[in-house]
Amino acid sequence: MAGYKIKEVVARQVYDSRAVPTVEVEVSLECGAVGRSIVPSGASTGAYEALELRDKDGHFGGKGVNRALSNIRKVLAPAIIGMDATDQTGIDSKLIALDGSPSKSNLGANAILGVSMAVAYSSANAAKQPLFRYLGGANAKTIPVPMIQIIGGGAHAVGSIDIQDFLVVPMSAENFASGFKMVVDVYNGTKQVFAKAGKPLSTADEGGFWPTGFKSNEEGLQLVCDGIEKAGYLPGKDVAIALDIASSEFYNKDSERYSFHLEQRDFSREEFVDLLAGWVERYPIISIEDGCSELDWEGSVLLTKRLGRKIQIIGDDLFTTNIARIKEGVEKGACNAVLIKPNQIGTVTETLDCIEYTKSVGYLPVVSARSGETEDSIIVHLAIATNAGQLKVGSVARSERNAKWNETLRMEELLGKSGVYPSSGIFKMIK
Ligand code: 2PG
Ligand code: MG
Repeated sequence: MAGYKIKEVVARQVYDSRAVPTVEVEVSLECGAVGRSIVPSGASTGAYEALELRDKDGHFGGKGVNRALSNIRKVLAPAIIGMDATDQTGIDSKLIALDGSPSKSNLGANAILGVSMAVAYSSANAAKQPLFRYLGGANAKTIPVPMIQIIGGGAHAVGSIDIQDFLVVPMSAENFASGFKMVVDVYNGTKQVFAKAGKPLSTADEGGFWPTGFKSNEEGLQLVCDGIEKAGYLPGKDVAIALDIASSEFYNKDSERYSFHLEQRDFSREEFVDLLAGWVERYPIISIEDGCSELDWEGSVLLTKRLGRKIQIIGDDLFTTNIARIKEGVEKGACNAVLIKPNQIGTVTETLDCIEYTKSVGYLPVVSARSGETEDSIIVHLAIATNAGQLKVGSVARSERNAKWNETLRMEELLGKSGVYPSSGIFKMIK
């Protein structure tokens, strides 16, 4: 399209919410429009994720991104300069081909994704459209139901508890803004519950409370229920609980056992599934992510058989936003939902394809942030563009999280009466 030709690509090192370097890319078009993106980064990364290229030298604990920047400047930028920025698929295919490896390990998924996202932003800006409208077209209208962290553990609060995320989902809200307010109330309610129990009010990597002095992992469930009640809501009816067990972090592949270090307890896969099923009986849990390890298909299948008609069972590390792995999951009967993280796969096109595939097999897509985040809010637009229906971003404190929630508030306002908020109806799709 005239004026949409890529003129310049600039790459620089910036920093994420954990003081870790990351890649920022700016793509400028001949018409003067500019798109800028920043790449996020995980801590509990799946073994099958696309590779994040780090310098592995003496700076930042080896986490600098100068090699990724150099790949952008020397390889990716020269190849796409002059291309039409509206040809997202053509550009992404070129980026994938230039890397040439299945896991984007030659040039780095962080280099590739940064360019891919900045291209999308630049065309949306040139078209003077919000990114969700540019990417999703006329029928992009679903404001996502939020899944929000109240307590952060696991790899996001090292040395505390084994389970990574105790989250909540508003169930009785009529729109995103009122659902979000309910979660803010629960966050503040839980703060009071923590204070009363004499627990410090420090926060974990994603802004949820740091679980100090817990005697068991289950204690988190009780505290969140108390927080929901303290805020004046009914657990389950108004606000439900979601868990990201992130169990790959404490699964031993040799013994095929799950170990809670906090409680010095050890479980076989059957015992671990029993434990989770027991929690679902006793607490208002609507969703469980990575209940079993990425290496334990058998466990995920068992968990889905037990709970998959009642609650959402999400695969994150299990699927890594990868269609081939989701296909395997569908064939085996593992999970009924997929966590969607652009940097697990590495381009905007592959992320959109993955969401489309997830829906086509009747699974629910849940678009997600990473634990290392920035002010970039592309995931909000990806969720609305694809009518995905759910968004998971960490907590309601810390600005790299609120950048996403505030953007969702803005987009709900912009969509006005044309916007659709599925509320708890999203879970009716679980068969
Ligand atoms: C996850 C995410 C967000 P990380 O496991 O779902 O909570 O964490 O980015 O560290 O993989
Ligand atoms: Mg996860």
